[in-house]
This record gives sequence, structure tokens and C-alpha cells, in this order.
Amino acid sequence: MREALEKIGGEARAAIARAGTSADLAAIDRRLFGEGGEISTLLRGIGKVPKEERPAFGAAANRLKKELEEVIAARRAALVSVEVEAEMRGEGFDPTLPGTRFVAGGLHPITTVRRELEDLFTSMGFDILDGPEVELERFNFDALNIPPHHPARDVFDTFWCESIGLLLRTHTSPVQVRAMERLKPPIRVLAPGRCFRHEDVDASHEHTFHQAEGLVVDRGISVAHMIGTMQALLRGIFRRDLEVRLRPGYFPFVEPGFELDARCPFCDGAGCAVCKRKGWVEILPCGLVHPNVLRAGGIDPDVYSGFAFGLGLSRLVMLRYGIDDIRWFMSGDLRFLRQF
Ligand code: FA5
Repeated sequence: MREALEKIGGEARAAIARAGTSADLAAIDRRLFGEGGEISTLLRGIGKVPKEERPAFGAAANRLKKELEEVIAARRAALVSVEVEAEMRGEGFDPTLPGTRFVAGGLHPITTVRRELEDLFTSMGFDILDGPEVELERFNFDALNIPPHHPARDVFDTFWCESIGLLLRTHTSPVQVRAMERLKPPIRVLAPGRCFRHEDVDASHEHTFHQAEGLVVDRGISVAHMIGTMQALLRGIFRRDLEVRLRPGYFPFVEPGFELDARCPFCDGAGCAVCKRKGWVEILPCGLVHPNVLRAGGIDPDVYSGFAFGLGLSRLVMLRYGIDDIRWFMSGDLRFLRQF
């Protein structure tokens, strides 16, 4: 066995010294250390060496392994530096050429529109906030004026985690309270992110979808500020002014609450397939922040007021690009993704 060790060592040292390129060296490395390589096989065979010789043989084999690894590393460094220099001296090498693009993918349409929204709201003085997707029951419901047993809990088809009090957030509204707890008024935040509901999935309902929460809190905030901000949002997304209207809507965390519609951007109100001949498209629910929610966030409702909205980002992206089925977004189908 000792002779075997010496033979492998001698041949390996000579081969490494002879290697003329880093590719030759890589082949030697594989021959010694790869699957079924000479050193690997030798080390695996230690068990067959007589018991009394085993410790000395094991130590010698490991010494050789370490030595050869070091010799290979040193030789590799020398060869690579010679090769790089040769390549740079060689004809056809132009260091001023732009690099090769190594990212082959593109942005998902939801990411594109989310980034546009973030730019737009940043330009209006908003901060962009993030919130946890696994949320406390307190933030998702209680602090939003939805106590246990309130019937409004039923409309959110919630994924509960087994541990008590945790769930996959059903909306981005929990970030409202988190923002109020952390920031002092004036508050202007946009919080885009994923939400989860135990939905019956169809062309317009997914179990995982995107929303963007907006919250403004200051002295004297009214519905007029909210409408102005929503018009700016629509102008940013559809690149022109769209008429809006408010319908009453119920959400326990706003009072008054509204559903905001816009004139259909595709037919200007004449009626088409997108707006189902109504001339209006639903854009988002919104309203003035309920005093109980301000209190839960540590803000005095006698001094401050605010508005909030919960934009269905996935649905807005569908509207913007004329996408007919929300399931395309997570389908991973390249025929769909390549269009953006
Ligand atoms: C909410 O989630 C409220 N938190 C919104 C809100 C925020 C109201 C602030 C008032 C003030 P709603 O459940 O309606 O509300 O959802 C808001 C939007 O998310 C919907 O208009 C829709 O565009 C989108 N949405 C809801 N469920 C789904 C789903 N399963 N798949 C895709 N989009 C959905």
C-alpha cells in the first residue's frame, strides 16, 4: 500500500508540472479527486489495510491528498494568469466592448406596474413600505376594527397558520396600522405586496394576488384629497385623465367607505367588452380611516384624519394590458411572459 501511495504521488507531481493549460490541470484534478479518482479510491480503501498499519497509512494518504491539492492550486493560479495575459495580448480582444448580457429574463408585468406606482407615489412624497406576508391576527383584523366574530371576517377566506394568531395576510391593510405605530403624522405611505385568500380560483380570483395599500394621515385630510390622489394614480397608469365616481362601499376600517370607478379607458364610456357595456370600470375600494383604526395605531382621531385605499394591483395590471385571465400571472407560461 505504501508503494501505491508513493507511485500515485510521484506520477501526480510529474503530471501537474507537465500540465500546459488550466484545462489539462482540471483533467488531472478529476483523475485524482473525482468520482472513482485515484486518491478518492485510495482513501476509501483504508478499511482494507491491516489494522496495525492503518493509522500510519491514513495519515500518509491524507498528507499526500493535502499536498497534491496545494500543488494543483498553485499551478492553476500560474496557468490562469498566463492564459488571461495571453488572451488580453491576443488579436481580437477589445476591452472597450460592452459585456455580455447574462440576465436572459425580463420583468413580470406586475413588477413593471408596481415599480411605476412606486415611482409615481414617491414623486408625490409617499414612502414605500413593506409588511410581513405571515401576519398577526391583530394587524390583519382586530386593529382594523374587525373584532373576533365580526361578520366581516367571513368575507376574507383566510389561510390560518397552525400556531395561534398567525395567518397569511388576506390584504395589505395591516400595513396601515404598522405604519401608524412606527411613523408620526404626516404619514404618506404606499405598501404594495402579496395577499392570500382561500378562494375558488377563476379568471378574476387567485389564491395569491397583489394589492397596493395607500395611507395618508394628517390634519384636515378629506375625501377631496383622496379623489385627487386617485386621479393622479389613474393618470400615471393610463397616461391620461379619466373621470372617476364614488359608490358607497362597506369596510369596517373606513368611514365613509367607497368603491371608486373610472370611466372605461378602452371605450371612454361608450360601452365595451372590458367594462361589460357599463362604461365604468371598478378600480379600488377606499375611504376615510375609521377613528378606531387611528386609535389602534396610536393616533388621536380628534386631531388627525386620513384616507386609505386598497388597490387590486393584479386586476389593475390585467386592465392595463387587456389580460383576460388572472391565472396567466403565475402560470410560468413563457408564451405569456414573452409578450411583456
Ligand atoms: C380589501 O382587501 C380592503 N383591504 C381594501 C381597502 C383598503 C378598503 C383600504 C378600504 C381602505 P377587497 O377584499 O375588496 O378589499 O380587495 C381589494 C381589491 O383586491 C379588490 O378590489 C380586487 O381588485 C383585489 N382582490 C381581492 N380578492 C382578490 C383575488 N382573490 N384575486 C385577485 N384580486 C383580488
